[in-house]
Amino acid sequence: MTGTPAGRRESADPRHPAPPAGQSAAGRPAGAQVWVGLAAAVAIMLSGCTAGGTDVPAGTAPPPSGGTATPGLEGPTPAVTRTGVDRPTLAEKIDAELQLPWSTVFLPDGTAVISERDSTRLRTIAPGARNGRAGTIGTVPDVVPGGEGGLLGLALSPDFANDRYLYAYFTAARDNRIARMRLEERGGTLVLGPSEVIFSGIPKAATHNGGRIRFGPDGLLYVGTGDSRRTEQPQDVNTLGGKILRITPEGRPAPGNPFGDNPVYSLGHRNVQGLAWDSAGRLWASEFGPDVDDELNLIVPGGNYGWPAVTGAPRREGFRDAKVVWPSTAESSPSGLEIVGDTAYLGALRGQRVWAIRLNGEFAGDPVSYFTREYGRIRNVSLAPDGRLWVLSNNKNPDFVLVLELPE
Ligand SMILES: [Ca+2]
Repeated sequence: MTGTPAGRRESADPRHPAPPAGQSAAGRPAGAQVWVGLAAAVAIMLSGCTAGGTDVPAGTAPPPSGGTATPGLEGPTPAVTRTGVDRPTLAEKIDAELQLPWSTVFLPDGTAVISERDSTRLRTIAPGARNGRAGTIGTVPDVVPGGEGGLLGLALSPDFANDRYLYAYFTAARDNRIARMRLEERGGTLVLGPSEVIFSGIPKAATHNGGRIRFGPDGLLYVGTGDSRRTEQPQDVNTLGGKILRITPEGRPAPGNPFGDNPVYSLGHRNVQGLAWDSAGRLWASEFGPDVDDELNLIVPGGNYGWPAVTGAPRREGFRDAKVVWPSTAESSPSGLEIVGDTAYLGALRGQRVWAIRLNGEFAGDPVSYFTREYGRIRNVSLAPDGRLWVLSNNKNPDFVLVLELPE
C-alpha cells in the first residue's frame, strides 16, 4: 500500500525511502524542481549561521522587495534567509504513560486534556504535575479505531467557561465525525456528559483520515480532513475528503463560506493534521505529502492546494503553492501545528523532530529543526496557557509529553 503517491502512511515504509531532495514530484515542472534543489543547497550552506539548526529543507522566503502572494506565482526570485528562530529548551519531560496521544487542549484551570487514538480515552494532566501518571476522564463513545483512525483531534468551545463543550473528531464505524460532550466538574472530578454528533459523513479509510479540529479567531470550527485514499475527492467541492472545512459550533456550514451553503473552506488537500492562526489571523495548515513534498500552506477561503494534480510549489496556475516544502518526507511528515508569536512549530512523525519556521506576513522562512531523533516520532505541538509548548510523542512505548520553553 505504501510507496504510491496516494498511499503513503504516516509511518512510511522504510522499504520505500523518500527520494533525495529536489527529486521531481508528480507534475512538478523542471524549473521549480531546480530551484527547490538550489534553495536547499544554499540553505544547507547557510545552516551553520542558524542557531541550533540541523536540517534545512527548501523554504519559500520573501522576495527581496517583498510583495503580494499570487496563487501559483509567488516571488519571482525565491531567496533564502535565516529564520532567526532560537532553540527551544526542554523544561520538562512528563512520563505520563500515555498510549498514542493525538491532541491536547487546556481547560481554564490549566489542566491538559489529551486524546488517545486507539484506547479512545481522554486523559488529564493537572498543572504542575511532575512525572505523575495521567488521569482518565473516560472514553469517547462510538469510536472505532483502526489504522490511522480512532480518537483524533480535540477542541474546546470558545465559550467553554459557560457551555462546557469539548469537541472531538473521531473515526466511527462508517465515517469520520465530530461530536461534542459536556465536560463538567463535580466534586473535583471531571465527568463526561452524553455525546452529541454535530457533523458526520467525512470519509474514513485505514489511512488519510485527517483529524485536526480547531476553533478560529472567528469562533467557527475548522476541520482538517484527509482524502481517505479517494483521490477523486480533494478536487470536488461537493465531497468532504481532502478539505479544510469551516462549520458553526452546531455543525452547520459557516455563513460566508466560499462555496455557498457548503462546509468546504479550502480544497485540494491530501491529509491535513495541523491548523493554526498567526498574529494577523491568517490560517496556516500542515499537510502530509506523498513520497515527496510535505507542506506548510497559507490557507485562503476557496483556495485549491493542488492534490492530487500537483504537490509542493510548482507554480501551476489554478493551484496554490505551499509556503514551505519538505522534499524528503523522511525529514518531516508533519502532524500538529502551532504558531507562537511569528514562529510556526510543527511536530514531525517520520522526521522525529520539531520544526520551527519564522513567518513574515504571507511568507515563510526556512525551517530549522530541533530534537532530531532524540525523542522519536512527534504527533502534536500545543501552546499551554503558561506560554510553554507541549509536545506529544507517538512511539507506543508508552508515550510522554515534552514541555518546551520557547525563546523570547
Ligand atoms: Ca499542495
